[in-house]
Amino acid sequence: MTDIRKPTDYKSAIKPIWCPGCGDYGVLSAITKAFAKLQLPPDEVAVVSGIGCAARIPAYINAYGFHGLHGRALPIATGLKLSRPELTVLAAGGDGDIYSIGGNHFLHACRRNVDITLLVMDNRIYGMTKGQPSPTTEADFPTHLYPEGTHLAPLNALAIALVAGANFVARTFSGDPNGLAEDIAMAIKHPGFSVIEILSPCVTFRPEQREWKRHVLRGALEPAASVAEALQVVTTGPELATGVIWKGSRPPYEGPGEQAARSLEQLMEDFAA
Ligand SMILES: Cc1ncc(C[n+]2csc(CCOP(=O)(O)OP(=O)(O)O)c2C)c(N)n1
Ligand code: SF4
Ligand SMILES: [Mg+2]
Repeated sequence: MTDIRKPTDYKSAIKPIWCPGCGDYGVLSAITKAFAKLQLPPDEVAVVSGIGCAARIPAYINAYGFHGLHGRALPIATGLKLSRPELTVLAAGGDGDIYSIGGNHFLHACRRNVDITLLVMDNRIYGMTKGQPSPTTEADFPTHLYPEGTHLAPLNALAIALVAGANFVARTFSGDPNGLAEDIAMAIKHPGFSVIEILSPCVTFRPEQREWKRHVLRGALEPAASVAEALQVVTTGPELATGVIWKGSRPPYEGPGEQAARSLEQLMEDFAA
């Protein structure tokens, strides 16, 4: 009989260098709890990221990790999952990484519905590069680049995920690692592309987000009966309400199959034609 794996077994020997109080510590804790809950063998898990404070997370997890380029976590995770379907593949990053420079990949990952779990640590700011506005920054939030705010409405990424075809959509909070661990475990088990947006405070550039712990409506959301109903929730419901919003049943995309297994010679003939 194999030993039971504990959350601490999924922590790497590398000590996180996030600022004290950063919400991403709670996300790391929740990931290790979720892996322990599912008893995942570390050598059957891969965590892929881009660049940013949030994107440091693979280094702190005892599993395979890939710290890629800014915005490119999802194409790397997609290629990995299609070529090694037996692995549990997670992609992780911040609001800038996933929704801005990686926004096009986000759209098509939802559309393709490959069996990957995406964790977006949303602090509504570019933390690593010292506080520029991100796609989720509030229109009137002052930064050094835009002292009076950007005057741009924040991107509603969960609405986009629903419309583009994500098969599991949740909003969660890093200050609730147990609830977050439940949601991550559920998302990993749910077939297809899962999106978990995590309210994860940047205590350095958005210190007021420390107040989220008092304002978040934990577990207020229930899975909707239809995409239309889920859309209603994310467009008109309270923005700090957490819970699973959508659990769909679209079959995951598993790659082009045998027909795509063409030799180099065949491919060269195709291109020459
Ligand atoms: C191609 C490219 N463009 C820009 C950058 C600079 N850059 C690094 S991290 C980052 C933003 C990170 O913000 P976010 O994804 O929200 O993560 P956070 O640091 O807030 O966790 C940017 C713009 C880069 N590394 N590579
Ligand atoms: S700058 Fe913000 S997001 Fe980055 S580690 Fe510090 S608190 Fe966390
Ligand atoms: Mg950010």
